[in-house]
Amino acid sequence: MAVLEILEFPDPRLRTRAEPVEAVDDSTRELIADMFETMYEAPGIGLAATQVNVHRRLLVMDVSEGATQPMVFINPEYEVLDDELGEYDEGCLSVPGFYETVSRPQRIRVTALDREGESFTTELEGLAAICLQHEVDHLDGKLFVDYLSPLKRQRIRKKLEKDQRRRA
Ligand code: QAP
Ligand code: CO
Repeated sequence: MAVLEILEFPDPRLRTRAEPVEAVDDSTRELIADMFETMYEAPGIGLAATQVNVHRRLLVMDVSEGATQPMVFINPEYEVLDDELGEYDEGCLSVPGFYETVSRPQRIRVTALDREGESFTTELEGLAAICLQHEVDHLDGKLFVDYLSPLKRQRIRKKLEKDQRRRA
């Protein structure tokens, strides 16, 4: 297992659209294990493969108290079950230090493959529904800052660019 490097906004690689996972094999399961280690170490509640520079449609999340419910979604597809939007202060491991309010549907139905490559369907609500949509956005090259005003997005970009220059 390994903690992977997380790409940070405005890295252009975060804009890559991920391709479907063709076969769920041992290398996929190794990536999943590394992604969980990376996410729990941060700590975070969700991580998409895009964020660790792997452009395949795979994400991990754990929104439970005490990080006891790891969830894996490979090639996820979701439909919105209830058009009512809810607001949540979202953060992102690729946008460290910033939390901003985003509105999204609160109830979805997701179909995906599990770590054995078996298809499953589940309904998610609340934080789990929000987190899954946030992570699927990553697989499409989208970030939560894209929902903010251009001014807010630019402020975040400038600050993170400065942090990144300081660390380089
Ligand atoms: C996505 O985000 C999410 O700024 C997962 O300094 C978050 O795990 C979906 C984190 C909220 C819905 C609601 C962020 C860790 C973790 C930071 C995360 C930070 C350290 C973010
Ligand atoms: Co994120």
